[in-house]
Amino acid sequence: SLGSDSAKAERMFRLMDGFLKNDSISLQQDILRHVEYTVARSRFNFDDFEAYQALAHSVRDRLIERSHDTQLYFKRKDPKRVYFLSFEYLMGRSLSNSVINLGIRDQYADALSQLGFEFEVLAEQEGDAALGNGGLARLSACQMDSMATLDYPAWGYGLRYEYGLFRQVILDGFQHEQPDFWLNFGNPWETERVHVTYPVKFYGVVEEENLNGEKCNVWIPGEVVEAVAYDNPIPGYGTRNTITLRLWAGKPSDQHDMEAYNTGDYINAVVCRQKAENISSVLYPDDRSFQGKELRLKQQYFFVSASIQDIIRRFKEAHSNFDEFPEKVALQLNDTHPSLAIAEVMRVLVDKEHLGWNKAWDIACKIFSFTIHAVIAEGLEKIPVDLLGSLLPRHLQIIYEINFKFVEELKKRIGLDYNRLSRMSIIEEGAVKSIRMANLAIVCSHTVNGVSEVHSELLKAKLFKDFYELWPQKFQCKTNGVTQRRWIVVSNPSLCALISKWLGTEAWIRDVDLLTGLRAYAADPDLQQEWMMVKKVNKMRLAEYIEAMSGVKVSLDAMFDVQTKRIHEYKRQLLNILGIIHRYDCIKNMEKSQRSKVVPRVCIIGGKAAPGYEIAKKIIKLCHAVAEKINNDTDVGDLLKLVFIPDYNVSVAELVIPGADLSQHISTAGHEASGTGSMKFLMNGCLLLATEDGSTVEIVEEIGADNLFLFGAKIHEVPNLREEGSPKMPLQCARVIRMVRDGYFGFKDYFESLCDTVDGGKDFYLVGSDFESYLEAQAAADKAFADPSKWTQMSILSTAGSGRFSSDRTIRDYAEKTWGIEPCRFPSDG
Ligand code: KOT
Repeated sequence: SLGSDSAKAERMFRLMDGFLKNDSISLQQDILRHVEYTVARSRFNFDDFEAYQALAHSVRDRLIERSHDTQLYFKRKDPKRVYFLSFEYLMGRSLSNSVINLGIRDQYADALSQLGFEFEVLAEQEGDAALGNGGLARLSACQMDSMATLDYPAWGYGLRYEYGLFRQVILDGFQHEQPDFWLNFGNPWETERVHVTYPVKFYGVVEEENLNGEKCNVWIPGEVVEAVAYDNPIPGYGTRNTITLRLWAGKPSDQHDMEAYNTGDYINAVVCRQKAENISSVLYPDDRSFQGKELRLKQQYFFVSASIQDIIRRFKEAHSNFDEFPEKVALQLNDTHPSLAIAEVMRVLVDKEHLGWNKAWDIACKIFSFTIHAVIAEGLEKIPVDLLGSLLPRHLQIIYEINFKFVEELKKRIGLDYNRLSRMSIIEEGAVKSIRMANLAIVCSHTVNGVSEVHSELLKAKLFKDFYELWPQKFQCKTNGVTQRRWIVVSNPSLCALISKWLGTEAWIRDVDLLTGLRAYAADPDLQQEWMMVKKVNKMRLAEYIEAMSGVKVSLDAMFDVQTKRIHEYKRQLLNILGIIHRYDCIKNMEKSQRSKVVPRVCIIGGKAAPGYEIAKKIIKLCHAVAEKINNDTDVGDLLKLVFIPDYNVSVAELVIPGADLSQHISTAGHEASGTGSMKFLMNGCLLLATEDGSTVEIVEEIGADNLFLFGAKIHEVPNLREEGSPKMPLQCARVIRMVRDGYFGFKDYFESLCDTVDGGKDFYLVGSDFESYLEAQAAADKAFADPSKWTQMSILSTAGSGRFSSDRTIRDYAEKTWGIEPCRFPSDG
């Protein structure tokens, strides 16, 4: 009975002496207890890494308490929940973020110093959780932080890859990839839920059976793999709410193996078991080139099937009628990668729950929403029909059925316009017949979101024009945002303190719009002075890191000019490097007396190239070759340095971004769906040098064109410029390309194909045609930097205008307009 249950709970609570305490002595005791009993080291003898592990475990205990409270509360209130399905999450480190969100960072720092340790030093011991490629994956991580902070009843679902994104190692200037076996030393943040497992089925055949006089399809699978849940707590800031990121790992299934054992082939059976773990073993490192590999499809279904089983189980615990499903469940598809969920929901509702097709479809159409991050049709995922048919035969049938009904309906609406019908069909006919995952997602979702204003407009005007004309109300915009907790509070504590001091409150950490309050002081010499000091401190940290990584000493008086992001032709790191060569060439050819007028620069480039992306790898090599030349030229000295920061990841970003004066977001217009790096730099008072692409257009709206350096062709001009081709190649660009071709930086044969992309007749990414305008923007940046007060004012206005680019704003918008969910806050002060 309830009475005895609560009596039992009460007794337990007393035995445990209530909740964990956060005073300095309790924290010290907890850390030491974990040193002794969890890490199993003597409390008299442990190193920094062991201290970090014990510290992390003590934080984990506190997270678990809160996550239990949150889950229990959600269960009691039973609100509509959102389930965020993403194939990738770039969480980075958890320690600092957790203690800050828990509101006990200072207490921990104090406890540690009593024990003779420094919080910052231990925090450095933690490796990154890098279960994703780039922007899309870090966006998921930022959005989880916002969902927790804003008290939304949300769950994240994903895959627990054993190998995250490869580590980038540079040898002789060339990128090499090394495996990131990040679980080597255990992962204190996750909890394995051995009882939360689901069978996931593959292969086999579909047979028609007769069930109480009705025909139904039964899938007899050929392979079963068990999915086991690993829960990662996501604490909100200024709230007790702590939500869960549930990641699935593959485990051998006993169901499947019985047969093998019975046939007597014991050794082979054990070896086969091992194969199950392969499903979740490695993250695909190509962000966007689509390859149609079976393992990838297996990963997608594995993740989707386990998540849907979990969601339906939770629903059924409290409800018996699927009519209520759309009132209790919203499913968010983060790009097309999880969109097999649509077919899976249909399969479960029709084949397992025995709902009629129309009813099931009606439910599916009410629960799914879809966000797309791609810009061009070539980036869209297509799954060969043969592959899907062999791996998931029942799902192929279901997708055909969905498509048949959709096309029938479409014919009624638009008539027999066969071109349009074939463009909109979920099935693409052709040499390789395939499933267009984006079309499937659009057909079933009630909302299709782009990730910036221009991107959302492009979707309507180009990529999904046909669908927009059919269902204009489906198409919306949710401009991306990033979390100020990670990107200011965790990564830039001095700026955080400065902002709070001048605003007279820390409330902006939950209510980022308050940052606009800084505008009033942008010209105040006192704030400017303090602002410059903060930047100096962060540049110092970065300079130390650069020297440790590359041996290059850089001057703190120079402008730190940063471009860090995945290496892609469209992001135009090549334009940046050619610009640097031009700058170098100018300095070399200058009268010595003129050199004192040059604004000194430290150019910093970082990012990973997909392992098979040859041109991107050549860009990395070119960067190193040019750096080698410039950094060793005594003529140039501190006027120009170029450094490549290896293995750019979340924790490196936390160091680099606060230390940047200028950052470059220079994609060919129309190619960057949004861009989120720019928002992190903006928050940290870094000025942007950018093209009018993605979310930069909205950044301009917020801070004004005077406060950043814009250049280059606009989106609508790009097609014409492409037509014109390289006759428009400016002399300055031709000259620097010539230097590379002539072997000025060595490796002339190797760089040939890279140079061809610019002057080979196509210049698809308009490096040549944007070159002059790029140099002008760079000159304007130099000029502004020479006036520290002006520059600092622009910097303050950048931070002040960054509020719109918080993921809190994005998530609130999703919750209200797309998911229809409301906050569900555990009643306490956090
Ligand atoms: C992945 C697969 C297919 C097509 C595109 C992608 C993709 C896009 N992966 N990451 N992105 C980036 O997503 C970010 C978050 O929305 C954007 O800011 C950025 O512009 C995309 O390139």
